[in-house]
Amino acid sequence: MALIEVQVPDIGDLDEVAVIELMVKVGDTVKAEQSLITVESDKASMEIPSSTAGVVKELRVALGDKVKQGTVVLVLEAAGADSVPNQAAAPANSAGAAPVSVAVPTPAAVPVTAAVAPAAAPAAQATGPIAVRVPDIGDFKDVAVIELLVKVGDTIKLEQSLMTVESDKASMEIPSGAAGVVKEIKVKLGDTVNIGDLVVILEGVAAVTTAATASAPAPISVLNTAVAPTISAGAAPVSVASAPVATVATVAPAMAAPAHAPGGTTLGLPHASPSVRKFARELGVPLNEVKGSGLKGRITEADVQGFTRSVMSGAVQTLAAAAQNKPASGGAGSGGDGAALGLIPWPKVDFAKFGAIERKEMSRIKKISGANLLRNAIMIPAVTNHDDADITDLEAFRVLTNKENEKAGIKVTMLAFLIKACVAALKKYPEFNSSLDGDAIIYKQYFHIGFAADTPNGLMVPVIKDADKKGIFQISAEMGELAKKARDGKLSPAEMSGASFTISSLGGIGGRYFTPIINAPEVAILGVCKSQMEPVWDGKAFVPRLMLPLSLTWDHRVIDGAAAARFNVYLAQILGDFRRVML
Ligand code: CAO
Repeated sequence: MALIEVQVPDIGDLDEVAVIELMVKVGDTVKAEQSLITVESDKASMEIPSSTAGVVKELRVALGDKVKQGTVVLVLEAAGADSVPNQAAAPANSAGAAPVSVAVPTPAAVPVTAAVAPAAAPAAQATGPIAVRVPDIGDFKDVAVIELLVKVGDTIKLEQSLMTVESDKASMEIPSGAAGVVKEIKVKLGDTVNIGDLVVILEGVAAVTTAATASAPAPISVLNTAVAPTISAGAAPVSVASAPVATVATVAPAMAAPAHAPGGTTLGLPHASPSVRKFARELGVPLNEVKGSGLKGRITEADVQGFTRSVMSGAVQTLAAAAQNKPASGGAGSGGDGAALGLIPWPKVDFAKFGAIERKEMSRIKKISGANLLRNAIMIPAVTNHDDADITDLEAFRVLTNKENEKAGIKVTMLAFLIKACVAALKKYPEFNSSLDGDAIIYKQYFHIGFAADTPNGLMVPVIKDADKKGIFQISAEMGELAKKARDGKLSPAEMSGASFTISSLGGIGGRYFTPIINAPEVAILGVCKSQMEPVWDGKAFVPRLMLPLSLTWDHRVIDGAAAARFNVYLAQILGDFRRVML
């Protein structure tokens, strides 16, 4: 096995950056492209990925270290010869004598090109509408707006941050190239933006070039490109553009404001890496309420998990829950905020008048899941389609498989096959693997399948991640482990997050059909009941077949009835003949 030194890649114009987060430790197995460390300058933070897969043998950097292009981050033992890109070039090292050096590819989104643009030429002042646009943000494409830092009516200074954008590898703040009062905001949370996209329209004093100070009848566009400024007399916005370096026609360059200033927040923005922000968003954790334990107060993934645990255990309330002066659960049992919906009050009955009673507080999990179920039931225009799948052959195969593997202690239930079959159906009908985000639909290219697990404390939904990449045995084994953890109350927040579709199986218990409630922000859920032998007409006679009842609930805002019927039909076809999964 070859040892490989993984180095900091070309990080653009940045000279030295500080290591603010170590994302792996010695002994970890890392995949190619997996993030190793987060580094931060005063302009941006970014994650440095690994170019190769392997096991971490030695960490060569520590928190707080300054690194630059070529600094060795860690030494990996390559997972296999194939994963050593320069093995051929360094055959002497393949024997494991000295590590082979590999500079990881430049992070996909290195926000340095524009971030380090020097200060602009002295700016003149202008008044009137000014259109502020996304500057040159290097290799970024379609970055998501994750925070808006100003609102209409705000008076902003030159270079004040307007919004935070994020790719999967880095986040950065987009500052204003002009000063003034915000008249209009042209982006919203979740939008994806590119260089040149309009961010805000300002009015008032603007730090623009002399050329731009001529009274402009139409909005001036502030854009950080090398185009000479022009002022149009027409209705179209006028472009006042600049090269990143100061020229006569330069406005203040973008990307000059510090992103996530260490030690605190920048304009209320908590200090955390992009992956931690993403993780917090997935869990619905308000990051600004999380105390960071990392270097200079940086919020780590463990801090987000700890916060979630505290909220779940009742030790901490989110500010939103506290403001409503009610439990974090939202008061599921009492009917919650019925009054806010214009509903008549929940009936108050003295049950003791009618006979003996016992009052027991609901478990915290029940309260939390109840509040979620209530919201999902009220807010989603949900419809349920019922169907049956003929699983006679699949059940015979399952029984045979279990018999053959009995000695190995492997037991496969129908649910593992259902997960695999659902992945195939989700691939064919991607809208079932999506989420609504305002007016947009987010299609997920991953297949993380949640499954409802009945526990003594209430319903929990652990998630099988990347079910498309796993076989039936692995899915079964993971399901067993996760279900046990759920029953023992030991599931981590990460093990319950990220599902793109959920299955609720009552097959081990009984029943015919039911109407499961969608686990928002997913858009569909499959309910499964107990299979039973039924007489099925085969065109000539009734034959006994094992039929599995399926109940698919779907969000009518995203999915149409015909698509839901097709999904069920296709799912039943796969379950009827599992070879179709391979097609
Ligand atoms: N039809 C007939 N039998 C079925 C079946 C089906 N659809 N699904 C499972 N079974 C059988 C299994 O084969 C197993 O049989 P044996 O004991 O003879 O081997 C038995 O039922 C018990 O299965 P299981 O429930 O332990 O295993 P599973 O993989 O099917 O489910 C889990 C695992 C964790 C999902 C399940 O235990 C559970 O908690 N289900 C409840 C989910 C729930 O509460 N949903 C409602 C949510 S809405 O409130």
